Amino acid sequence: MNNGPLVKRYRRNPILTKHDVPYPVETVHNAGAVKFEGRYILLFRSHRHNGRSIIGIARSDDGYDFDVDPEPFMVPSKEAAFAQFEEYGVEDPRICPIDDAYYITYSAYSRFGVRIGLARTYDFKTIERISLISEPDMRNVVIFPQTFDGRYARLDRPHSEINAWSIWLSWSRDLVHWGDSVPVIQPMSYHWDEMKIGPGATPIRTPDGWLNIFHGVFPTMDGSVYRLGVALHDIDDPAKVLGVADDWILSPEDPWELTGYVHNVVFSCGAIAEDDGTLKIYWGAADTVMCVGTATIADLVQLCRDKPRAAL
Ligand code: M1P
Repeated sequence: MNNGPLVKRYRRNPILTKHDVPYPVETVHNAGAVKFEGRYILLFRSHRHNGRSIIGIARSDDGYDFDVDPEPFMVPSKEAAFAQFEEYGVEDPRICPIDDAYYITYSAYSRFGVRIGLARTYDFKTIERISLISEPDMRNVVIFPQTFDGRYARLDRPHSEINAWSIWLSWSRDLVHWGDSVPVIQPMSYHWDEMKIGPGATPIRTPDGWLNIFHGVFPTMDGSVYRLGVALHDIDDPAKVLGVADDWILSPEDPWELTGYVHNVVFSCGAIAEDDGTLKIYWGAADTVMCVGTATIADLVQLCRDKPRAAL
């Protein structure tokens, strides 16, 4: 393992700000990421000036320099089945490629709480809503990009008053109806993630298991600090956690991570594995701008194996 930082920040961060968006928004953050037809796609969240969120789309040839489409990609739906649950906005998209489809899980906010919506695109031009796939209150849902004995798996993060906000795993045969849920990783007391954790990027398949980049939150007298951590799940049974790295892999450090709409936040919804064994990790900084950094997949796997802490 190298001795420098595990995640190397791109020297020209931030890579996307509100000034790159050709319609009025206040923030550009928490983007799902995927490669599509050889190009990099980011689906990013933006606050409109009424405080509610929409999802935009940006495209790039190299994963660093992005152009934003002239129109948002997703705005709150007007379809009867979705409209009442998206009234307050759509947030934090994750992209999961399965066969020739790209499934998007997103937070749907309304006066009834926050639920998870599932949508699908084949071309990143048009999008269809499929279903709401959770009750309130649920955020941060990432689907594994393959089936396990005919069942889909997802990491999710229900809210509860009496249990620390933890990462669970649920199963489905059709991507719509989910169950058999089990907790897989809990926050750890007096640790960088002691307040709550949540799944981040769509899990990355590696020869050693599924790499799960998640966020963890620590409460301080000056508000909470959002950092990124990493865990490894069994390749055939992702409900089995092989290791949760004790250390965080990324902490707010640059000025645009320390200060912004919500200060002290790095929050990932997407990472892209490259053929050379590196990973481009995308993160929203201070809920205001988008950043990217690179890491070696083998280093992250090794951190989970060599320096683990208890999962539950
Ligand atoms: O403001 C930081 C983050 O707060 C929430 O994260 P969590 O789901 O862990 O509570 C979300 O609103 C997220 O979008 C935001 O970046």
